[in-house]
Amino acid sequence: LAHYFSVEAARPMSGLRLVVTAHVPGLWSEAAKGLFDSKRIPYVLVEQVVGGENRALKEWTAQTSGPVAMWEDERPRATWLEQLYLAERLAPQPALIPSVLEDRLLMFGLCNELCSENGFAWNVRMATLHRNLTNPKADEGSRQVSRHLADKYGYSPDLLRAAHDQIAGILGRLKAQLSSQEKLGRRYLIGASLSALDIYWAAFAGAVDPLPPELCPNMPENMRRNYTAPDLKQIGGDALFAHRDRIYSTHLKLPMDF
Ligand SMILES: N[C@@H](CCC(=O)N[C@@H](CS)C(=O)NCC(=O)O)C(=O)O
Repeated sequence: LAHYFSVEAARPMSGLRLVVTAHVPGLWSEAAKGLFDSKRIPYVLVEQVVGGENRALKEWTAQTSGPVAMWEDERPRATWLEQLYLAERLAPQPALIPSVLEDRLLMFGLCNELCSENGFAWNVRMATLHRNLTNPKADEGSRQVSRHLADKYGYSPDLLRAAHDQIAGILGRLKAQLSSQEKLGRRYLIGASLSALDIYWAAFAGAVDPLPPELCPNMPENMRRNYTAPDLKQIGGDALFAHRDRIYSTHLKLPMDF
């Protein structure tokens, strides 16, 4: 099982401290770990409490979400974009940002669709909150966490249809991307080698079709149920998920540990 330091314990440490949504395979958090794992950059994990007050985290990083990358005494990096640039700086090889301008434009565009506000993961969260908030069997604890996150991230039931369309559109675009790469005999989503897009996709694919329990042990049952979406898997197509499997087995840590 992963070991987590508290914020208080991690704050005076040197090196890289990754504050992540602890004890669950959080989408952005698993992706952030993947950036550093693929480059073999060591880090310690620090606990962010999902839906919690995270007061010490707020004092340290001026916000309360995970992941945050804290390198030495530099500023907090609380967005995927800053985390990617930090990883690239700490270990330039293997590069996760393509050197060819056109590849870079496409990679950042597609990563943005996956990671940023109103992107894939954002809308997965919207759909998950909807399911939790409308589930009459949900216990009071998870209801409370869902209400907190719903307020924090602007959930409204009116947004559900648009959320689904947004997720489906991004999956369809990634499917087309992989297929055009395969026609060129390429094994990655952009260019001829691994990029951040492969890592973000690999981590976020778990919101549609989680890796099996042998490879993703201790995923809470409710989360596994929420993150199993055969209709969306069909829109993405089997090849995209086989790609995820290959990225994990070649470049990331298995079994997942959170
Ligand atoms: N700001 C991050 C996104 C991170 C994010 O949205 N984290 C959420 C994942 S659900 C979180 O930590 N929520 C738990 C909470 O706020 O308690 C980025 O742009 O990379």
